[in-house]
Amino acid sequence: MKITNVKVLVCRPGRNFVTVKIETDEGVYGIGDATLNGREMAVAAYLEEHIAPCLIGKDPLQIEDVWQYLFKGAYWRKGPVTMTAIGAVDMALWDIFGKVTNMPVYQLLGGKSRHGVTVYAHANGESIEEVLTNLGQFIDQGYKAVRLQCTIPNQKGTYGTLEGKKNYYELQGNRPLPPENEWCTRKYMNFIPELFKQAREQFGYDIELLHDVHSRLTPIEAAKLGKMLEPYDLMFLEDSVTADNQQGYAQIRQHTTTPLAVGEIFNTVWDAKELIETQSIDYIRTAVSHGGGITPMRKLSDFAAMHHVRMAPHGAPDLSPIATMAHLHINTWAPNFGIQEFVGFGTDEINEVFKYELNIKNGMLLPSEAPGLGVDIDEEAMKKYEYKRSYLPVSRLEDGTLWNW
Ligand code: KDG
Ligand code: MG
Repeated sequence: MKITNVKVLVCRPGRNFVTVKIETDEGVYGIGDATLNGREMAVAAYLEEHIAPCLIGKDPLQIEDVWQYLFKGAYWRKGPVTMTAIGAVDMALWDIFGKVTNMPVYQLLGGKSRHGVTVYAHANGESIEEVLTNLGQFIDQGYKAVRLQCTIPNQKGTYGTLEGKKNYYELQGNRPLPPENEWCTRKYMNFIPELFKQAREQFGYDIELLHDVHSRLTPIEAAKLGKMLEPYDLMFLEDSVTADNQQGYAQIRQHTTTPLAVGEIFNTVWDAKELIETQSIDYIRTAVSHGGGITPMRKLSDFAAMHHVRMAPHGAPDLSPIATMAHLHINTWAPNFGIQEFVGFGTDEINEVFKYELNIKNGMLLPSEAPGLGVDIDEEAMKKYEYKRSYLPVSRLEDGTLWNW
């Protein structure tokens, strides 16, 4: 079996997505998600110019060798552009492997470790009341875990909530230049514990609650927040500090028992090595697309499991349904699966382009039994939705200092 063609497809059904399609001489093809939010065309060019020519003629079932070839063979290792490109190729090859063997990818990884993949939904709002109304609705729908994010009073910008109450997908797909948001740590710290206090008062302790800090704090501030939130028993506090310096998490750990999660911008296991080895985190959030594909995710999962760290892959709207399905397979297999972020079923436009079946029951996504990843694309529909440049916002302190988004 040989690879005969590699297509790089860029489209914008409400937001930008980059998709790789790998075709073979036997008519079987596989697809992978190469979307890197706000830097989409860098990955598309990397794939078209530097990767596609090297794949023609290769055996698509030599998945590990192709991965090593693209990782070691380039000389330039790691980084989000490189690893997202490799990740998409790897996903497509696992998809081909599944189709050729007529098995779902989770089976090829080692089979089911569970009958369903527990997910967490997003309850966002511009006031505590609005967040709690949304939380109540998710609980009524059977969700077992919900992330709470709320606009911070008297702060310009929205911080992880729905700007102008627009659709979440639309929100991240239509910014021709980066908008700027303001950040004030004191306003945030004074407010967030109250959100969780009221959530627990109203809904009790059966529901798992989570929160994303979006890397806005320093380690000692994050430690303080973790302590303040202890009475509200979070499942995890995400990205409380950037992990560029991995020792920051050890500092947070010394002060709080609030579980910690990080990793959605990680690209390799090396980004998390020290965090995992020192057991400074509880959940690793690396995504299959940005982390180099299914092949390294399997290794990451095994390494994390040795250190009591559980998998909680990133699941924001900038991951296409292909990555969502790849996560479903990894999570169905991974013995140390923790939880999956899930923002819903996609818009009509997204579901016109991506064809997949996602079933949810009691707050859990059910394994996909289709061969391969269980997702397809409609290339004709893709042509209707042209790429449009779009950025994530940037964040500044009140005095103008550029801060972490
Ligand atoms: O591209 C960046 C988004 O995916 C990110 O802002 C979402 O932090 C995020 C999350 O946890 O879903
Ligand atoms: Mg996050």
